[in-house]
Amino acid sequence: MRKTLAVAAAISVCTLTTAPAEAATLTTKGTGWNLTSRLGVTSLSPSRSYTVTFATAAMKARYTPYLTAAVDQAKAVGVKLALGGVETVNPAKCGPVGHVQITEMYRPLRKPGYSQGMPCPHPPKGVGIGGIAAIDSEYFDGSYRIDTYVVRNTVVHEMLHALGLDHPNVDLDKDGVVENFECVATSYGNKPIMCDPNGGYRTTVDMGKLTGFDLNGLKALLANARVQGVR
Ligand SMILES: [Ca+2]
Ligand SMILES: [Zn+2]
Repeated sequence: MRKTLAVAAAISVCTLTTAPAEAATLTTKGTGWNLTSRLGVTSLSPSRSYTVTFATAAMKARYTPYLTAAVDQAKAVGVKLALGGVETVNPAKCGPVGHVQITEMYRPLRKPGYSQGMPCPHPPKGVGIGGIAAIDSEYFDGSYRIDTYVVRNTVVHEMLHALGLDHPNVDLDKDGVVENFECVATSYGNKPIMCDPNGGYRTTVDMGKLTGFDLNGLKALLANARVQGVR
């Protein structure tokens, strides 16, 4: 068995003399989705457990209902994602491997109404190890008027950033500028929840749910891991 594998490996090396296998085979963007390859994240391990944790019990209580539907959708496409408990979150430092940490900050991007999420950059083999989402505390202190569906979609959007999805905005109108909200949409006008600065469904029933575009992004993260032989 071992000998057979060695021979197969030798053959594949002979046929790939010019480019590394990974560069040739990973897919990092598609219609309505884009992976965070600029921070070195191209995959999610299909076998690793990813756990969403919260900086305080109050945040866990607030955000768990916001995230439940999206977490279930991610699980359904094969991401071993679960909602967890409370732990200390240092926004300047990545937490334990596999943790997606949610906290609140006042204007984390120094812009009114903007939240921030990012994966821990440059994990080994580009396989995501989780990240941090800082939700703008202005949404809840009454100082910033924001629609409920935008808050709900934004919290999910930031969680997905931490898992390795980037903005899928593209220059659809060919004016040379990739603009805010310039994202593909379904025939019903629904843009990816990952659209910058926000997207997703607007109805009470569907707000906070991933669109098919976003699910394709998660599937691509898992598919890249399989291509790399990562379990
Ligand atoms: Ca444009
Ligand atoms: Zn974003």
